[in-house]
Amino acid sequence: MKKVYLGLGGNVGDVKAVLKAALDALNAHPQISVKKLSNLYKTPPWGDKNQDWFLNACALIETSIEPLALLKIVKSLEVDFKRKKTRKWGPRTLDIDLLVYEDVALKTKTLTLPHPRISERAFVLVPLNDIAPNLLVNGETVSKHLETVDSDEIKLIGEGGNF
Ligand code: PH2
Ligand code: MG
Ligand code: MG
Repeated sequence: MKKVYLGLGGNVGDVKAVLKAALDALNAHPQISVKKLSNLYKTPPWGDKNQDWFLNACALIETSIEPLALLKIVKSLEVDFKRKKTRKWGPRTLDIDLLVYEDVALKTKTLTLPHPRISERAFVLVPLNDIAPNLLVNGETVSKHLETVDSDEIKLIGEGGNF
């Protein structure tokens, strides 16, 4: 089984319910088991400021599914939850990103592992630090990366994966 860290987020509709349903759907997959859930956070929009705040969380899953096949599964979940993606870094119902897949380094048209922007995104680092402070990303731990970003505005809204 491979350990995979996922980033989950959204800022359109009942995001909390959608995140919970998406995690349940992942866990229901015969080859995916959700092992850890971060706290749930409200986060200021990154990249494109002109949109609502997001809810964000991270999860650790275990799976035997290879990276590109797993990407297909999470993208189809986004479709199931009627994701409407309007523009790059813009509003969305549900976004699931593969952050870290074991120690796999990969660069294809559709997937780069580890996710290339983890170290600059407080909305990823804060929840990831809940479940994997010592995880190495590009040679540095998540907790160290977290010290280098501004996370002041991020609000804790649900504890212990209790969405
Ligand atoms: N996702 C984006 C762009 N900006 N900002 C926050 N706070 N949270 C997100 O999940 C997010 C974002 C593109 O995936
Ligand atoms: Mg994303
Ligand atoms: Mg995405």
